[in-house]
Amino acid sequence: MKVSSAIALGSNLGDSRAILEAAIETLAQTPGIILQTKSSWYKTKAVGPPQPDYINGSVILRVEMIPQLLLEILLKIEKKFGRVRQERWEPRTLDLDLLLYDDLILDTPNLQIPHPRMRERAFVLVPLAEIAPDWIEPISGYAIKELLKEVDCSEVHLLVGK
Ligand code: PH2
Ligand code: MG
Ligand code: MG
Repeated sequence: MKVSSAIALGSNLGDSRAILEAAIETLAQTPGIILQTKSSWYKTKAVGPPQPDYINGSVILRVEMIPQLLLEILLKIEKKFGRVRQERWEPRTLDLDLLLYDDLILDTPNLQIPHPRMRERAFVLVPLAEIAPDWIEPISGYAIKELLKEVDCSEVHLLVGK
């Protein structure tokens, strides 16, 4: 059985745009994953400690696997593109966050779905609202387009071209 899953992508180290495009290609080539929709790219001010601007975007996948396996694949792809994990909030070549998996609510030590901070992050909600405005975030019960109204989007700027 296939289900829809939303993934957030981000990068603020290295050739971010090329890394992000290549990461999507890798996802699309993975058995059990079909790339359904891809957002535009956005240049966003870093949230958290001072660091370079990010490029952010999101994709909708159709997946035939449990969320834990999808998470493992995301972490592997992050590694493939040079992600080194040292500290929280540090600049990264690639961040792939599992945002939504159908209408599932999951709270385990290494994986929480929906992503616990997605509701307050304009850099997540703006790209996601572009491709999945009506998807209901199952904890709040609000659609992505509704959540978007509650955040400050002034530091999220569309990059021209897909
Ligand atoms: N990711 C973070 C912390 N801060 N800021 C922006 N603009 N974009 C991100 O993807 C981002 C961030 C931790 O994952
Ligand atoms: Mg993240
Ligand atoms: Mg992450």
